[in-house]
Amino acid sequence: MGKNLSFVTISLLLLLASTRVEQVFDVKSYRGQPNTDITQALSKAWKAACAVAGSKVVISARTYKLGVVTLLGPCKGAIEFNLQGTLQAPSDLASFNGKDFWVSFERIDSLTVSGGGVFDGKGQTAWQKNNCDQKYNCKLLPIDNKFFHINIMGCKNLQMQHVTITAPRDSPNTNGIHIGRSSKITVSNAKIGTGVDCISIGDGAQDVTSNQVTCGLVHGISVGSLGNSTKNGVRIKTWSSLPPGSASDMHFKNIIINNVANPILIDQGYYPNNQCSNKISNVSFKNIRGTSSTKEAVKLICSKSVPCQQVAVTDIDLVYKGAGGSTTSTCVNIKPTVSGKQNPPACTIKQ
Ligand SMILES: *[C@@H]1O[C@H](CO)[C@@H](O)[C@H](O)[C@H]1NC(C)=O
Ligand SMILES: *[C@H]1O[C@H](CO)[C@@H](O)[C@H](O)[C@H]1NC(C)=O
Repeated sequence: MGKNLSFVTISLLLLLASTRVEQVFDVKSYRGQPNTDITQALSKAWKAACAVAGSKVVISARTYKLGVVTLLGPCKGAIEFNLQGTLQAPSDLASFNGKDFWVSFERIDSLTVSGGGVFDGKGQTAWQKNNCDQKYNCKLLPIDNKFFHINIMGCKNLQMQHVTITAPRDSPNTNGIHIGRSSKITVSNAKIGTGVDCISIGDGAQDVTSNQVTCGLVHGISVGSLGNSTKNGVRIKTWSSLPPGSASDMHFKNIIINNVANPILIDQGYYPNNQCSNKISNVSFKNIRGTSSTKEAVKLICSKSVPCQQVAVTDIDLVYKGAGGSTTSTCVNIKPTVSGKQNPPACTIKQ
């Protein structure tokens, strides 16, 4: 998704380029002028591009306004969405006509989104209308940076590279990338600083890998569902659900934590009462270092009815940032396998 495609991707593109000629559909040719609303132009360019195999929709390096748009497949063949410029979302929620997204790519095989451009979701005006941190049954805002930024739903084999996402610390529920009901998803070299989770992993997500991700502001990488105000590093949270779910094979390693309240957290009693029936197993935390803004740096709180299983904690070095005292590690209904450096000492507090 960025300028800096990896070497592997570049060689792949060269290979493709040598076997076919890519047809270019520039929104300019569909009356998509800078500083105007290009919703119609983009829809037309997309439709035309989608009808031929091996095509590229191009939005050149200027600023454009864009309303709600669905870029729909299936297309005739591989298709590239090359955004070099900036797309600005409508500021008023009314223009979304009740839709919960801004730009949606749907039912497309072999899609490449490239160009190093910007999706400017204009979240600032909408965040005040979000009440999800006070109300469970709240109205969700459109997916862009009014709410989650990127929602990966029902996707397979997707690589995201060099994505940068920014939203202020106080913006509600502005998860960076949410991944649900998808498989083989890789997020690498991303810079994410948002109001809530950097990367959140919801139900039905399998084979998700993220590496070289810099998470800023509020939460880090979370597995579980929508959360709010606590400030976490790597977190697995569950809430009561019917039917009960499970979270397994999750491995967090080589993570640097900087001034975070809950650097490592498993919270099985997450929401709304303690009756958790979701199973957590085969989880590891390895080589996680840095500073904690509270003394409780490691909290592994599992439920009595379904204790966590096969949790390994290796090479942890989390230092309390405040004056006086060292960090602690709490273990409830869990017997982690411990090895390597342990600061805090593993399970200093058992309940
Ligand atoms: C634990 O997870 C890893 C990585 O997904 C997997 O290779 C391994 O088989 C899992 N172990 C068990 C006992 O399920
Ligand atoms: C969200 O935060 C509020 C206030 O900080 C708290 O009362 C509430 O229990 C939290 N909700 C969840 C789902 O964590």
